[in-house]
Amino acid sequence: MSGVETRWWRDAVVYQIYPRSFADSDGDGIGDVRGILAHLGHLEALGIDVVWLSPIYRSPQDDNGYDVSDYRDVDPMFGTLADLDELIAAVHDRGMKLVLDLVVNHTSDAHPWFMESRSSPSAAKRDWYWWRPPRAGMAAGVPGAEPTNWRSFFSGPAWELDDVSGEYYLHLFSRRQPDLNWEQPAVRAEVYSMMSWWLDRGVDGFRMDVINMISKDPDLPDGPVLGSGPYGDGSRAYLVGPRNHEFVQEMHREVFAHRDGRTMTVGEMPGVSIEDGRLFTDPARGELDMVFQFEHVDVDHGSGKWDPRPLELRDLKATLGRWQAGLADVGWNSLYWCNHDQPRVVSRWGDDGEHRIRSATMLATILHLHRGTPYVYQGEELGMTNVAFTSIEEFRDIEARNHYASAVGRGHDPAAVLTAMAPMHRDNARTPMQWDDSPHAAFTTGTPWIAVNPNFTTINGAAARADEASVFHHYRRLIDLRHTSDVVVHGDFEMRLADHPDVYAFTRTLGRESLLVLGNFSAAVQPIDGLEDWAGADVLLANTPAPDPLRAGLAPWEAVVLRRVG
Ligand code: TEU
Repeated sequence: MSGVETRWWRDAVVYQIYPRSFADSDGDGIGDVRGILAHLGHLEALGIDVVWLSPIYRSPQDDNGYDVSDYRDVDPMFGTLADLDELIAAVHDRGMKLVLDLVVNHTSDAHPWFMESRSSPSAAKRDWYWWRPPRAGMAAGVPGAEPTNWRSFFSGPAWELDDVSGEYYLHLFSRRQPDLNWEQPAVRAEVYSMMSWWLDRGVDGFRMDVINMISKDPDLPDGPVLGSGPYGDGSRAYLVGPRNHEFVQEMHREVFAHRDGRTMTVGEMPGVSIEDGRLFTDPARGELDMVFQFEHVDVDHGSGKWDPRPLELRDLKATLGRWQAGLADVGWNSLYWCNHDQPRVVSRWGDDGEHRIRSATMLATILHLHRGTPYVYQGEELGMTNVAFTSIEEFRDIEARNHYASAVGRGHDPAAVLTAMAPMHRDNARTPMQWDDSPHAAFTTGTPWIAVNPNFTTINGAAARADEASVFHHYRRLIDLRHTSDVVVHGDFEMRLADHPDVYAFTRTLGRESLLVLGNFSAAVQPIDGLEDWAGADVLLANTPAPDPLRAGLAPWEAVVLRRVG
């Protein structure tokens, strides 16, 4: 394609695997690397180009692996380094690539680095983490004596007191995930060396966990108090901190610059702005290939994720439209509805009952036809739904369990807390992959570490693969379209019908070729006005047998892609 800058991941589709929940090969109830090896055919049939593995490193699993105690080894529950080498080779043999999850904003408190750092205030690695004395004039351990008032993402203070030294260490996530101090050059050198080690082993890139939190304002200022307190929002001091771009540029120079563009990087960045998104993904700046921004997955949050609100489609269109426009001339977008931290999109913004297949395929069509690289989260291609947990005992996720304990501890009604958590908790995404209708959905021959969604008897891979009208085959068609159509990859994006409360409409244009993409986010027929100039266009793809949107309107949850040339 002449005249258009192209990097291989721009026309790729990425599939995210959450190893704990994908496939268990040894009957211990926990997914593993050999389980993934046994199901590569499923990914190949889908047509995806890149596999992203959530963490498989040695870890006490306080946050399901996002707490690493050895970056250069595989946790025995997931298998061995040899298993992973075999997986890398098998993925490559099928013409796909494999990226790992890089979790270097923090380590596990069981990592030898932290063990040494904690051993004494004079330890050589003391400043590899953020240690501070109690707030001036306050005794250690007294509420409010924490060095800053920051709240952790997993409830409670972001500082943990170490009785041995009487000092506190910083942990933006759980107290068993101490934050690394990237101000320390030796920390950065160790991280870059580890990353190069994996790339030399055949890994094709990294998804980087909260990589916009690695630079903190060294003054560590307090943040505005949240709600009725006592903790505050420290994000201004650690989201895209003063040296974030400098560190990511250094990483690019040290790890990626000499690898001829064969690698792919995507930075997970809660709270990142479009302006920073442009800076991080501008190829001329040598930082990252893509970022995961969060605006669209926060669009139905009231005061926070535990205060869910119904989707206002215009708000969703507005934020995705801004990012499409914002990165139209520089940088590149990632496109996702789902991952291991987000609820299942068909339950969230579709209809996971009567119209499950129709709404899931509509949501997929809308996402995959935007300009950017799509990410499919395991089970999304099957239209898997949220799970209806009825007691806190069924939950496994530290974020949910901590929130429940903290809310009930502050006197909230347990049942009301569970109800508020139901649509948004992360375990919705973490129930085992539903391969077929045999026991435990063929995820394991043992006892699953988390309950299998009981709807596996009807919603599963075997049933979907056998049904041409299934969600699975619609994803396959979308991925095939991206591989065969330059306008899908490179076409300019233009939002249409921005004020329509129930219809998502936009065009993609490349040269003389244009596509009109329409999606109905409601169970009612939606007449289409203002697009008459598309009358007579060809139907390129639809999730209904006989679409006629411009005359008959869009059917409930219908998606249609029209094409015209000239
Ligand atoms: O997530 C960071 C992040 O933004 C989420 O914690 C988010 O705030 C929350 O899930 C929304 O409910 C990354 C990983 O994706 C997540 O699984 C880890 O728990 C977290 O970092 C810490 O490593």
